[in-house]
Amino acid sequence: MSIRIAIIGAGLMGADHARIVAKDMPGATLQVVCDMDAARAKSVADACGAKDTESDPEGVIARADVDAVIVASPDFTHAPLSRACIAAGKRVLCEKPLSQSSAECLEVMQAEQAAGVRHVMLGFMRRYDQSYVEMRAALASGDLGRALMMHNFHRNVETPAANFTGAMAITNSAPHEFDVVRHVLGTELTSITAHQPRRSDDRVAPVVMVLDTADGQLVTIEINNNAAYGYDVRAELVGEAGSITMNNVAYTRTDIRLASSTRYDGDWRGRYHEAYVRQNRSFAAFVETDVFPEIASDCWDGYCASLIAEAGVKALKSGMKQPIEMINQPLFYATAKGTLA
Ligand code: ISE
Repeated sequence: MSIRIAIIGAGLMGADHARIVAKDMPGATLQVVCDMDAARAKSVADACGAKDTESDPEGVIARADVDAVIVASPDFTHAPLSRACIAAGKRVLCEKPLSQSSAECLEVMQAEQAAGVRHVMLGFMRRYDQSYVEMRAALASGDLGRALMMHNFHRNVETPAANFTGAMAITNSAPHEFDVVRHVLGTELTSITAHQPRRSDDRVAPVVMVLDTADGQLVTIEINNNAAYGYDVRAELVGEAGSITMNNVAYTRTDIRLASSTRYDGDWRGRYHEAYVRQNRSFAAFVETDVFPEIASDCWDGYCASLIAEAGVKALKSGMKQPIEMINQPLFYATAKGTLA
């Protein structure tokens, strides 16, 4: 039987998820598109052939004809809607972040542990991107030797909002790196410093962070939300015996008038389209089998990303290195990615 999916939030990401469910997820049906803005819900539903539209998220989660939910509404709704899904016994793919507050992430974790089974998969889609998959595999193969450093660059064309700040670069953009670095290196981040150069205008300047890991590695992360030239994400993992670098993802190169060029995507939806499709298919498999996908991120990962971001904001504001002090990982999240042992 086809999995009937409801999408909550019909903005940029909700519309993207709706297209993926409708076109790229065999075995899934786009059942409902929900948005407070009825016209926006209808326009996405019509474009993607959804069966119905709604404006009340809690009502959608409770519907008997909805098997699973994708939450793509504004960030502050992610935690409460994930909890509503847990209460209703529905699996949810929640866009990042789970919450910008680590305390609120803990509340979702408590609800999920009380339910005793996995409900929440978190949308840190980069784990499904082939470049990070290959970096992780290269490290696991032993060919690179012990990991020493991971360098990361995350550049957006421009900020999503005019009043975007350095702190928002850390809480909104950098969590992707916080998550994927933990995932690729397989260790925890333990401290953070954050620095900013000066721009000549009033736009937010890049934020450069240096983090230590529990295994004695160094991680650098540059977040540049106003890079102007294109959406550009780079990473290099340096081991004691070699290094692995992400290539710019471009299907073609144009050689003309004594010059050679490739294209950049305008934002993450193009660059990571394949990763989103893989992630969403893996969510469908989770709904079908009850087995939590091996590489997906969960509420624990959401908590870690938020906690690191909180320490990063403190580091930026104070100019001082900040410790990252996580709680002990609950057994529920440390053990088999299925039901409570
Ligand atoms: C946005 O929310 C994302 O998740 C993108 O992947 C990231 O590149 C961007 O900076 C964020 O604003």
